[in-house]
Amino acid sequence: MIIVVYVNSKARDQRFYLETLLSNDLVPSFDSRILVVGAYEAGKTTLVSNLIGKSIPRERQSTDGIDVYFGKLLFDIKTQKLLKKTKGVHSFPKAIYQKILSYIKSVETEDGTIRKTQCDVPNDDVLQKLSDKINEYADDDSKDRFCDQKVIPIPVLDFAGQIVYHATHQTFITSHGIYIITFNGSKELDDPLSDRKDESKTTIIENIRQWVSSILLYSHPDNKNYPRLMFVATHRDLVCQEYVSEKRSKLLSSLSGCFTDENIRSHLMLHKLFFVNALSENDPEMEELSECISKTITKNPQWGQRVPRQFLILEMMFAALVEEGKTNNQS
Ligand SMILES: Nc1nc2c(ncn2[C@@H]2O[C@H](COP(=O)(O)OP(=O)(O)OP(=O)(O)O)[C@@H](O)[C@H]2O)c(=O)[nH]1
Ligand SMILES: [Mg+2]
Repeated sequence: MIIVVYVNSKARDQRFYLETLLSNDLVPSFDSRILVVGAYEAGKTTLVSNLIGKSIPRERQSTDGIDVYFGKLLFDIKTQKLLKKTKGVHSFPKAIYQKILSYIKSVETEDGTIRKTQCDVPNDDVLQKLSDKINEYADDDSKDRFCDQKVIPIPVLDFAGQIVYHATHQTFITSHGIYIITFNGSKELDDPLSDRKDESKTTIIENIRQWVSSILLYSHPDNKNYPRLMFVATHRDLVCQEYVSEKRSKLLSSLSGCFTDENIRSHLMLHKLFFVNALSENDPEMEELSECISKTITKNPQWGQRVPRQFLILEMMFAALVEEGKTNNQS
């Protein structure tokens, strides 16, 4: 039998609750991700920055490959709304610790009976290390305004629009994601993507079609509605105010007319086209977009899917390994 000397009561508590996760009991698991795709210069990075509350870039910088934001966008289980976590350092491990901490908070409210079914996995040292990490994170987190809420981090992936990156993008495509297909709404859908004479004459609508096909091909949908694909037009501010409504209807009907196959349409959210000024932090349509994403997240059949409780411990072990890898690389 291993006797552990607890440093303080708070540390003991976290450790106690972590132990309650060492069970085969099935519990709901909350996972989702938002993938922002579209052509080169469509406004993806600007849109993502706006959505997650990161400062909106004023100087154009093309995305190199893919940018992944972990722990910046949070989903509040109680209010079912997305929250922006602008403070603190964000990373994959921290996002996982955030999730486990939220989970532990919900365990605290249960009856507290420990049903440990596999006490040798992970071993005691590993469990102590994970407990220390959670404590460390909880200390940082206690200064945060979200520390008392049960929140799930939602990763946001910002894809590069350049054709050269398309081959690697497939790796990130999954059936339980929400895809935001972005394009410049100040242009016509039949306009070429680029004004440069030396570039290919692919049109905006052709690029949208390519994204829809790739997502549905590589995500291997096993559900008739998921993944969900929504459309967001940017650059609304470049369209004359009185013409915005007409332009929106025109874009939406052209988009709708492009996809007639019912198997494809069932994945597309064609009831509304968000037409945003991605440069504006106070654009009401950005708020609407965020609300629509929140609703879509919870309708995903994998949201709340039941998994053994100890999967959370496994996830945290991966996060700790990633963090250690980073520390070792830095030293
Ligand atoms: N006026 C206006 N400009 C915008 C809007 N959205 C994006 N932009 C500008 O459009 C340009 C391209 O925006 P990005 O967000 O970098 O585009 P991107 O799709 O991420 O581009 P890649 O990473 O190269 O694929 C930048 O100069 C932005 O400031 C918008 O709604 N209105
Ligand atoms: Mg970009």
